[in-house]
Amino acid sequence: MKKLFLEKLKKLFHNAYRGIKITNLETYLNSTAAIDHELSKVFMAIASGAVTVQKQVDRLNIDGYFGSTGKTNVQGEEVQKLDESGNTVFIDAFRECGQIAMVGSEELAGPEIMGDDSSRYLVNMDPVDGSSNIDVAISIGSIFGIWPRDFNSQLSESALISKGEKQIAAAYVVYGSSTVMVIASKSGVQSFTLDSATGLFVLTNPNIVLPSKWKYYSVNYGNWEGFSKTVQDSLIELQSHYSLRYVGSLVADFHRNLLKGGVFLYPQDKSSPNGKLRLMYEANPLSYVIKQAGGMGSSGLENILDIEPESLHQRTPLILGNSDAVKSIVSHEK
Ligand code: FDP
Repeated sequence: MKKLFLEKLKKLFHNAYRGIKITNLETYLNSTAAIDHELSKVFMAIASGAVTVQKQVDRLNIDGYFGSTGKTNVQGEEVQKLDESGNTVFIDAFRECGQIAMVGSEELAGPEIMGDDSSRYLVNMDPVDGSSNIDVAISIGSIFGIWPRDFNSQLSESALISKGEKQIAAAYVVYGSSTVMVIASKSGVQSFTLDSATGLFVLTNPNIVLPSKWKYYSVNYGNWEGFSKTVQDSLIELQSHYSLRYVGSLVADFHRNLLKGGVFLYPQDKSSPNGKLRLMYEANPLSYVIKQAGGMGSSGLENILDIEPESLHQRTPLILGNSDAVKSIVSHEK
């Protein structure tokens, strides 16, 4: 391990000598005026949690750390061991960071209150997204939406249920063929890759903007029979022009479409009349990211970020990606 670390340092110096600038997450945050010190700490807490979760993902088959806990979450879904441990890892990282007053999580029925009187942020998270792919070595991820704390409101669940438009930042991590952490703020969208030799996230894809020519659409065709006629018509149109790619982990599908251009759809169907995905910790954070990259998220009826939420674990239909693609699908819906 020590040898690997020294090798890596040698390479970093070599690159610096050759004039290749290496920016890691911390140096990026410190040099970005629009991201203050407190928000930087929140991003660093996400990064530190992600490094731990990535190690668990790497070893879960070896350590037998997969499968169900035998419990169900607040939505009646099976809780995997990694869902539970990922939740604990990020809660601990957030508590330690001191800047977060309250966390909402897919894995917790109600809010987790932490921090002190000066803690400035609230976070809603899906600590492990794509749970059904955990046991089969397919990319999974973590999703975070960050809201400013309203110091005039009590720290209770209702403070976590705030419009997506009010987010000041968002982030997600994909544990895939490499581990990437994407952060979005007023300063745009940046993607960092985890260098496993140093444990640092290195800026590998700065200032991401959605390509205007897009390639992919992502949907679970298994739900076809339950889709409305308008959704089916949209899909018939999409399939004659674009390639279908569907991993079944929202973050992984989202990340590919962000980099290559495309649209992700999880519409309502007969078995999930309100859609499947969660507004507060899936749709809102990713709609914030896509907006900063030039795209948009919609429920089919409303811009996701404009939805007035009613509950922490509320579901929504979701159409997410290049604006022209989303608008064209929505125009069928209306
Ligand atoms: P999963 O059920 O595996 O946790 O968040 C829920 C989610 O995964 C998303 O990550 C994914 O996009 C979607 O559900 C997959 O649902 P289907 O299996 O119904 O396609």
